[in-house]
Amino acid sequence: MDKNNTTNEHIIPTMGRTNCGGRCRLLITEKDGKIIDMKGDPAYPDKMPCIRGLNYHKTFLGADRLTTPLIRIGKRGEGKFEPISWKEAVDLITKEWIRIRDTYGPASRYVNYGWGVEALMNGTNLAKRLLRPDGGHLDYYNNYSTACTSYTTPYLYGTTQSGSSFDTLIDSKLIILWAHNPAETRFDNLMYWLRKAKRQGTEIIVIDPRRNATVDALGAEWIGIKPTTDSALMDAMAYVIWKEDLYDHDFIKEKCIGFDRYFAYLDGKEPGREDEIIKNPFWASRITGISEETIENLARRYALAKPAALMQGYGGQRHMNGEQFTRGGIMLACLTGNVGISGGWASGAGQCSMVDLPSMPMPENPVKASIPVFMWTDAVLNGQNQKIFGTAEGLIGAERLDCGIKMLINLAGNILINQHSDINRTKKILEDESFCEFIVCSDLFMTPSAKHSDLVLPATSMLESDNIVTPWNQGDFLGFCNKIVEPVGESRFEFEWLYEVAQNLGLAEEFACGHSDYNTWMKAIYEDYREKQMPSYEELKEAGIYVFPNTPKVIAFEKQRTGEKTFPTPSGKVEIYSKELEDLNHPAIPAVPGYVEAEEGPGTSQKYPLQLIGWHTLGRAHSVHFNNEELKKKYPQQLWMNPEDGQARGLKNGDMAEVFNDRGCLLVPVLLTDEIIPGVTAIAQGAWHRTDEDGRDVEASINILTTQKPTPLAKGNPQHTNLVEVRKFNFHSQ
Ligand SMILES: Nc1nc2c(c(=O)[nH]1)N[C@H]1C(S)=C(S)[C@@H](COP(=O)(O)OP(=O)(O)OC[C@H]3O[C@@H](n4cnc5c(=O)[nH]c(N)nc54)[C@H](O)[C@@H]3O)O[C@H]1N2
Ligand SMILES: Nc1nc2c(c(=O)[nH]1)N[C@H]1C(S)=C(S)[C@@H](COP(=O)(O)OP(=O)(O)OC[C@H]3O[C@@H](n4cnc5c(=O)[nH]c(N)nc54)[C@H](O)[C@@H]3O)O[C@H]1N2
Ligand SMILES: [Mo]
Repeated sequence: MDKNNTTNEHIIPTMGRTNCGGRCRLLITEKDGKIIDMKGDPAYPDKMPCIRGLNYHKTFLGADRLTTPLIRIGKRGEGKFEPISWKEAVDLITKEWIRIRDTYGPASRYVNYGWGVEALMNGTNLAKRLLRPDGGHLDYYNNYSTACTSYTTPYLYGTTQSGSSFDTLIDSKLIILWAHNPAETRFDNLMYWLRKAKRQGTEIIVIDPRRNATVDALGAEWIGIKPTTDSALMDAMAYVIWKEDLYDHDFIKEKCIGFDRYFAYLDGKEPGREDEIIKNPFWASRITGISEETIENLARRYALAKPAALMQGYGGQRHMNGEQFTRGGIMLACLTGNVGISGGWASGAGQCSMVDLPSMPMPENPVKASIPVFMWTDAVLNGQNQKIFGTAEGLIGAERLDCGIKMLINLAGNILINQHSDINRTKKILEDESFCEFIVCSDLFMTPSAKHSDLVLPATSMLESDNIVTPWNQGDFLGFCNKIVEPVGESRFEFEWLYEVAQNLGLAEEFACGHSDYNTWMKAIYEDYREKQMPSYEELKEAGIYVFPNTPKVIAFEKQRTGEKTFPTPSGKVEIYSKELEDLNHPAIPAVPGYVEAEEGPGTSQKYPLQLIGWHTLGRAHSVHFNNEELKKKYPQQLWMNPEDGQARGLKNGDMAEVFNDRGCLLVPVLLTDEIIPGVTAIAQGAWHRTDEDGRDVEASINILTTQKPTPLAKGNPQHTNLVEVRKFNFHSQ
């Protein structure tokens, strides 16, 4: 830290910790308790901030911050609150905590998904730490990011660790970014390595219904595809590679099981599933909207470029048939022998642990029941109208839930309303106070989720409290998020009020491992974890970052390739055919990979002929930054639509349109563009839900249109699979 006492200006290093896909190193100039400048640090070229990082102070320190605890006074969801003291707030939480535990049992308490604070010390884990010594809580598995791929990849590889370190990409001859848009979504330092690869001549292809921002950023080629049809393209590519004998015979024979069965499927002759349909490019072109010639060329190029990396983003698996997208990518990587080598890519979930990282110690949860995270609204409904939440809904650890969720703790998350599917349904469930009886939310702003809470607590932002930060997904560093300014109003880091609740419950010792403030506790966790050669806590705080020296590159499944290890699957090989999945006997999850038409796939409804996808826009981290007017202007909510579809509906650029289906309706200006294929529309996810008196979402929050139906195997969120219709909205005739 550079303390220049003569001018009263300090440059303080820090690191971003929102769930934005990356971690940027920031140098903040603070003067007299105010931030006067914020910039990146050229010493860390792969951690330079994007526009979101450079806006943290503008977004987080504005006049719209919550400053006191607020208690609901109107009906739930009405948005009427009045201020109360912290003492009253803590006493109310304690009272409800005990009442609900004693009336309905510990499993009626649930901590909602929410990753506004992605750091070692975060409210979500802290709340669980307090619930566990107090009888426990209903837990969840999966997440909203990678439900299908994280759930499905282990069926094939035995692990989600199918990713290599990105530095291996400079060995690639061809990179396919499939449903992947790192120019906006970042994925740690992926763009840094993709740019390097590109500079040395690697070809890059992007497969996406939209000509996404990565295409231009990398001078890549774009192949437009109809959403949910990717695995048809994968099948046809496999067909070409197989028939033209371009595949890696040794790899599929020695390291995989089930390609014989998969080839039979391609020929329409899979035993038990003889559909007589040949999965050739002609077949796939009609499903995907991609020409036969393009499919053939893509297949040949991928098979012949050695090594080649087929990298899947998460956009292709946030779909109703997202499990098949995952399986198809892995199948192609294996077919071409691109697994276990530098410059190849095994596809699938793509997790890659490069170094050991510190974590919050978590006591065991006495409650064993765990729901798929996407199904929490159904868990609220459990027991109502004979609706039972059980194993069919994805419950694990118990046969059925004894009780619905009665207490919801929603910290640093906007899932309660905004980021979860089918907002109208969620609102209805939450507005009936006989279901969930107490909702507490801690946030910086009066978000749509906060509005649907009973008690809203003002939290400190990343600029107002210290924390230790780990990579978003892959990386060989630790960061420190430094407190720069004093907390706004009466805002408090979640630890502080949870600690007081713990004291009321007589659990303070268990809750905080004997500590009474989170800074000393965080330091103790770090010191416990730290190896001798690493910086002390104070040194880490001062430098704002520690990069592990000489981290070796990671090549996923390298040892399986050389034969030193087997794959951690039942057969020890990559399970292209899965006995376990065959035994499920589920028509949407066949025994081998392959295209399965999605409910709400293209052409499945006459009433709603257009597909609608979302994406993660550069201008926001989910819903974070929506209140930043500058960013909102720069990245406005728009409906991407092909001119062909616009003309058919009499729409011109900039027209206000209604986008609707049976679940809801939103208003949004139209952007007619060739950068999206015909039949498909797109709206960036994450706008703050707000309605007019007719219930239309006037901010174009896409989850007013998305479905609560989960994907068949993972019970994941298919939030990119939607069918809609669009019509011109005329203000004057309303
Ligand atoms: N700017 C920004 N970056 C972020 C985030 C953010 O909110 N904002 N969030 C972070 C988080 S938590 C996550 S999980 C990741 C999300 O990362 P992803 O899930 O990969 O991001 P998406 O934008 O949803 O999808 C990537 C691309 O897939 C395309 N796509 C959608 N459907 C299909 C399809 O059926 N087939 C094909 N081929 N393409 C399709 C979309 O148009 C989009 O360009 O991003 C992280 N990075
Ligand atoms: N339709 C559709 N829906 C989606 C997605 C999609 O692609 N399409 N993507 C999904 C994905 S991948 C994800 S990960 C989820 C994300 O879901 P969430 O994690 O709920 O999304 P965020 O908008 O990041 O919510 C973070 C919240 O934390 C608050 N916050 C920020 N900093 C702090 C802090 O320091 N302290 C506290 N207490 N609060 C803070 C913010 O104001 C915000 O309300 O959304 C999912 N929802
Ligand atoms: Mo995510």
